[in-house]
Amino acid sequence: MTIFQNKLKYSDVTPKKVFLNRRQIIAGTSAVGISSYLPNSVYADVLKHTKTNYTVDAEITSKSDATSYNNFYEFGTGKGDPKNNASMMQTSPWSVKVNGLVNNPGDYDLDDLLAGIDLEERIYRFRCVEAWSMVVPWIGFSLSKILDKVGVQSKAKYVAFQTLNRPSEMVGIGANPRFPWPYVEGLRLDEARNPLAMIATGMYGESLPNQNGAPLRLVVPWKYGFKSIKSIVRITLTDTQPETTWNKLAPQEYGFYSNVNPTVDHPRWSQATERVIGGSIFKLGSPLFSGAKRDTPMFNGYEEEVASLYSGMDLSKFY
Ligand SMILES: Nc1nc2c(c(=O)[nH]1)N[C@H]1C(S)=C(S)[C@@H](COP(=O)(O)O)O[C@H]1N2
Ligand SMILES: [Mo]
Repeated sequence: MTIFQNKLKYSDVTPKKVFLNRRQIIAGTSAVGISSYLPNSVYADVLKHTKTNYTVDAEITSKSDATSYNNFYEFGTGKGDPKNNASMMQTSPWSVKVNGLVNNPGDYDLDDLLAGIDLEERIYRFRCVEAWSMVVPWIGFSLSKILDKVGVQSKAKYVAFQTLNRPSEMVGIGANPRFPWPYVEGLRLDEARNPLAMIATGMYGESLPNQNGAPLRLVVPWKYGFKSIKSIVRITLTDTQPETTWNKLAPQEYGFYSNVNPTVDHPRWSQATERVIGGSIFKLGSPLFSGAKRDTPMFNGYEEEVASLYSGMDLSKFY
């Protein structure tokens, strides 16, 4: 199994106690083979993926927090609504329309779109514009792999994304008729081609739960969370900057770029610090102590990888 060739150990990024607990749990599960006793194999048998050196020096958010405290307005605006309501969404079959300035446009069945693309685990910081954060072990691949597959034409400058718009299965759509459905997002092509920009199909070693954007979503870890559009059904290559949902709703609060920037406050709150979801001040893991704060780093800690994309821009300004 390729997974043992990688240097990163899950135990490197997980508190030892949690790691041991998880190993004990797995050791007691007969469906999982003997390989589970080895470090680094915690998720190996669930999805075929390798580990990479994309990781962060921080405690991973618990799976239960990351799958129950969500923003997915198609299922309601409360943080618990997505988990409660998203099981209605049918994610199979799933097709993704790829159109615009591409050589191979079409309606791709998800399996065809993903065929031949290797999955890997990447542990990323995730920073919502609402000033909370998580650390999530995603499974997926660089968005550029899909761009290569569909053949981007030289005139293309942006990538636009659209979420499923199926009111019969998404109770938040009818409940919020003034919201400009479907949810749409976009990236500049060079941002989309940055290796950090990821399409996720899983998290915590399993397929994505519906509330986290099954069966495929974007993850752009240096931008505020709303850029990471869920349950994608359309990818369009275009030469003009696409509209984005939160920018349409409140352009003075949410820009097209929306790079994480602790020096530019939201008009209604500071972006200098963030509340770590499930993060305990005393690292005891008890919800009683949750809500630890940390300083938000520039580009959410990914400055080295992405700052050059914005070299002409004044980072003290709102974009
Ligand atoms: N289609 C869609 N995508 C979405 C949203 C949404 O409401 N609808 N919310 C965004 C916001 S604000 C955040 S913070 C993240 C939350 O992702 P998570 O629930 O997996 O943490 O999803 C983003 N993607
Ligand atoms: Mo968000």
